[in-house]
Order: sequence, then C-alpha cells, then structure tokens
Amino acid sequence: MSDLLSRRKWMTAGLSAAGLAVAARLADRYGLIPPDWGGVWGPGETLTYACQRALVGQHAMAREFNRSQISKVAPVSGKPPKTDPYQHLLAGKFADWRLPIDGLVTRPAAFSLAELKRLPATTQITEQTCEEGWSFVAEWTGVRLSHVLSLVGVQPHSRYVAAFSYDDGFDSVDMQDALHAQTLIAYAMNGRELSPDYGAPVRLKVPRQLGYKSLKFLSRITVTDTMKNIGKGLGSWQPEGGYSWYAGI
Ligand SMILES: Nc1nc2c(c(=O)[nH]1)N[C@H]1C(S)=C(S)[C@@H](COP(=O)(O)O)O[C@H]1N2
Ligand SMILES: [Mo]
Repeated sequence: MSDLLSRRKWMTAGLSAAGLAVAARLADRYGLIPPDWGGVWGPGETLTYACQRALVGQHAMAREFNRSQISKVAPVSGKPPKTDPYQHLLAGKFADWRLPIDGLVTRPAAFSLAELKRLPATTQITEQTCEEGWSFVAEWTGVRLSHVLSLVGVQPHSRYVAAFSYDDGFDSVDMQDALHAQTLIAYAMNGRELSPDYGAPVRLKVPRQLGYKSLKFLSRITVTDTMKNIGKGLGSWQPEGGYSWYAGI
C-alpha cells in the first residue's frame, strides 16, 4: 500500500515536472521568457513580460506629442565617456565612426553617420521616462532600426537585437520591439545634431520602454538568438544592477 502510494506520488511529481518542462519550452518558443528569467525576481520578470506580450498588441504605439509640448529641460543620465576611443571620435566629429551590424544577418555591414543620415528619416515626439522618476518630451530624428535591419537581412531564427555603447553598456530588445515602427537609431534631437550628453553620434530610441533601454553612444549592433554569451547573460547591463531587462511602459 505504502509502496503504491509513494509510486503514485512519484508519478504525479514526474508528470507535473514534465508538464512544466513542456510549458516552459512552449513559452520559450513563443518568446515569452525574458533573458533575466532566473534568480529571485525571475518569476516576476517572466510574468510581467509574458503578460505584456500576450495583452499588448505588437504594433501598439507609444504616445506622441505636439511640438508645443516639448520639454524645456531635458535631464541627462549617463555622461559621455571620457575614454580615448570616444573622445578621439568626438574630436573628429565622428567622421571615422562606424556602426557595425553583425551576428545573425545575411549581409553584415558597417554604417557611417553620413550613410545612416541618407537612409529614410523619421521623426517622433515622445516621452523619455527614467526609472529614477523624471521624464521629458523631446523630438527625435533617425532611421528606423527595422529599416537598417532589412538592409542587412535578419535571419529567421533571430530573437534579440543587442546594442553596445562606448561606455561599455549594452542592452537588447526582442524582435518585436526591434521591428517596431517607433524604435529608432536616432541622430538628432529637437532638430539639432545629437550632442554628446544625449548620446552622440547615435542612440537607440525605444519609446515603449523606460529610458534606460534607449542606449546612448552606440558602438555596435548584433542580431542573436541568445543573450547567454553577452555580459552576465541577462540581456542587458541593467539587470546586472537590479533592474528589469523588459521595461515596458
Ligand atoms: N550608453 C548609455 N546609455 C544610456 C545611459 C547610460 O548611462 N549609458 N543611461 C540610460 C538612462 S538610465 C536613461 S534614463 C537615458 C537618459 O537619456 P538622456 O541622458 O538623454 O536623458 O539614457 C539611457 N541610456
Ligand atoms: Mo534612467
């Protein structure tokens, strides 16, 4: 009797573990598990991300504003790097800067600032919200990340687009946000060339997420199907400091 009971217990445990494994594999296939799914807050991160992805439409837009609503003050978070490579490029007005786009692409390329500016430009007036509690509205001009990705040809099994910066930061977004119409590689702010404080020569604009996803001072972009080998494998330098990889608002 007790034998039977324990066998049944084991079978139930085994079955539910198998069920969980299947569920996890399915969730992963449908891109519902964020790179920072492990650790203490992992289950919460996964729930938030999966719910957002399930409930909010793929093409849902961040709010756009009028010119008259542009903020007079725009705080800076993350000063331009003082390192030689960056200062050298800045001194040369970024003429020698290139943005390599590599990884799971069929035609890897490296774009100069002039080349990026020759691509179809788009402008948005959106709000940037910092996790520290401030925000501002500004006009951003750049090329859609989706356009640049179409030029290099993203391979079908790609899952993330990761960006790196001159201050050693890195971040990533899933393909849904990478291909979103408001996700830009921005090179101008409020009608003027992007200044170093705001991310020169180019920064990401990801207006559907908190400000920290809008990485400044870009040095490289890579397309990948896993974030495991980048940094601590959490998808971004932000979760390494305790914030969420997914910061949808
Ligand atoms: N490379 C890099 N990008 C960055 C940061 C940074 O420190 N380094 N700070 C982030 C944070 S926390 C915010 S809120 C915004 C701030 O952008 P701003 O300085 O243009 O206001 O940039 C984000 N991008
Ligand atoms: Mo921030």
